[in-house]
Amino acid sequence: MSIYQDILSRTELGRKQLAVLVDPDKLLNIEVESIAINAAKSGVDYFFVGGSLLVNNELDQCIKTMKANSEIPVILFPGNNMQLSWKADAILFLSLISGRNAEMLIGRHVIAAPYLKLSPLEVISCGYMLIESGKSTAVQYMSNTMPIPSDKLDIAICTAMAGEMLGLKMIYLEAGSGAQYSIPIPMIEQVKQNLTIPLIAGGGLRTPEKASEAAVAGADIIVIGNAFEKNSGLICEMADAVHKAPKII
Ligand code: 1GP
Repeated sequence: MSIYQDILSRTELGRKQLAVLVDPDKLLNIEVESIAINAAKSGVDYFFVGGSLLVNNELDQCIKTMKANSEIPVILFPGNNMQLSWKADAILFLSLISGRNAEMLIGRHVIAAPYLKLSPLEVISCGYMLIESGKSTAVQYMSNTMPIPSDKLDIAICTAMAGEMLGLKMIYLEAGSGAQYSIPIPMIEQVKQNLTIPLIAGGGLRTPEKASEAAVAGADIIVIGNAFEKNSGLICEMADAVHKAPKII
């Protein structure tokens, strides 16, 4: 089964999923190893790998360490075209649909397409929506785009709907790594109500309660990075909170 099929079937069953974000620039190999071991023990669903830059050329080694210590699928979450590796299993082919920077909407994708065509990577298209989160974030600066204001639910809903109508396979509500405020709960709820494709939410989720709240509101995949960089022992508690998030009927 493809990774996307797996995401779809878990989503249809209402099974909430946790993706652990690993930024190769921020972690030593030994820390990646500890995250991978804890993630495997905790039943984490996916690894997302990437960051805003890639200063240290550690991407391949990072993926190798994750693969040596777990069987969790590794999905590239690239900040730019330099962050590609055949060692991963899949790639989130992100189009920054909240912004109006043509490079981030389609330009970079044209450059990456022939590489991806040759690669064994599963390509999963994803509408990436940056939401205002209290202070300016790395994504905002690096992408040269404005985030959607956090109180403009209608803009967020219509953007996500347009993304689905364009054929994108998932929508990602992003507050930015280390965000001051995570995605507002009413925004997650209302975007989810207007979508049939899986919804991802991440940025600034630091406690199991917050992660669970986002899952209950309608996020199918919760992404957490920062909190585990400081304490990989927290993975088990977070995975439990996401996997056991009560279903709303
Ligand atoms: C960032 O959504 C992810 O792209 C995760 O954010 O690092 O704040 O958990 P944190």
